[in-house]
Amino acid sequence: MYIEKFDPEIAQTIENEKKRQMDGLELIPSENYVSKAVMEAVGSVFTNKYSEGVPHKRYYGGNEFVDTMEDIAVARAKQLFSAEHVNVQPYSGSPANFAVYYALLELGDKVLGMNLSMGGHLTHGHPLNFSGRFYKIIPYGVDKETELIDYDEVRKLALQEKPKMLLAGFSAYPRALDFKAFKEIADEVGAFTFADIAHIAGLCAAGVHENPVPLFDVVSTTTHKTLRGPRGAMIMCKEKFAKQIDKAVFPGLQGGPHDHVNAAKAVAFKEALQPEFKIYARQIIKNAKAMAEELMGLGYKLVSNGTDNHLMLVDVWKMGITGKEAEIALDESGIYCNKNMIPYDTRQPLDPSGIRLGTPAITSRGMKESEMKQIANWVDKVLKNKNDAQIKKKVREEVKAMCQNFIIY
Ligand code: DSN
Repeated sequence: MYIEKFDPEIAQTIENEKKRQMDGLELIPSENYVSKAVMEAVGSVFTNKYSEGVPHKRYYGGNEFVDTMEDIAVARAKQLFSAEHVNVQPYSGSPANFAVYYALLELGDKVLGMNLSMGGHLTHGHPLNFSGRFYKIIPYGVDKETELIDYDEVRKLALQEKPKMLLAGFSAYPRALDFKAFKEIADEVGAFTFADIAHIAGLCAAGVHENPVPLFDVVSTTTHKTLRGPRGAMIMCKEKFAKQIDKAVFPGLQGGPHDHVNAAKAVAFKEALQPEFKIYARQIIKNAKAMAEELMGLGYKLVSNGTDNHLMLVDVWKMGITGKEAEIALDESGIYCNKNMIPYDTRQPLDPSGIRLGTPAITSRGMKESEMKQIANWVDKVLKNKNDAQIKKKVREEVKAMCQNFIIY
């Protein structure tokens, strides 16, 4: 490889990272393993090109093949999600969401979005994010008892506040969203409907979760989570919003699209259109349910007492360990997760009460329910022995041995 000769230091970090990914269990629900075909596209000559504009209407010459590639990416995304219009150029989830706000709203407009500490995302209205600074956010959360979204409460807030846009989406909510309920509420108050399906896009594309694209005005998603494509994003919308969305992405917010990444998105969409992808998506959920059941059987409290999707939130503080301590102890055992706030958390974001676990990446490796049970037991063992270096070392070795049966690259 050229990089090993020219830049052995960086080559070594890549090799080390590959080994980490192969020898450990990736339980961060927003991560996945892309195919070699996707990686080839990311590493392709498209990285050399500038192509500001939209297909067939560019500000640079030499875009004949970029146009063909982007047309294919858009056509595949439309097919996957039954979308009227797709823009595949957003660099990632936050810029995509910024583009949606920019396209549909004026500064200071009201938006109903899920609170980050209840499972929402920074771009759904956090005060330190552009969304919270530039727009008037009316946050909704989950019910204290059920830890589920209370749609009556969302409706009440909507009727009271009359938001211009209603945002449905999350980064840490273990249940299916009721998009129809959101749409009815939005229609009642004349709000735009915006869904951020970054976490569940693969599940929606495979038909194992409701796809809001035919229902909502605008839907954004990243392409690298359950959809298993390269890091990036796209926006899907009704034809009547197409011009606004395209103009918000470019020239509103972005310059030249990342054509190498867009080529990889096209490859990933083709993969997601294959029948095997439906089996994959179904298995993600079966695996999450199996892991959740096992953890609950071991005495852990899961937010909302289970999961309908690819992720779960475990209240580790109830077992006397903080989210940060849990993340570190698991890291040392070759099990990767992230600390996470849980609804009505009494602790702080940098050391919250919970951890977030997910199954998209380990399902890509081919792991099934029996491995999920084993993983839950390792998690339990590590958390109960967080200061025992011997136990963590032993778990790390066992994890590595199991991973060797599920080689991915
Ligand atoms: N950072 C992503 C996640 O981990 O959920 C959301 O953008």
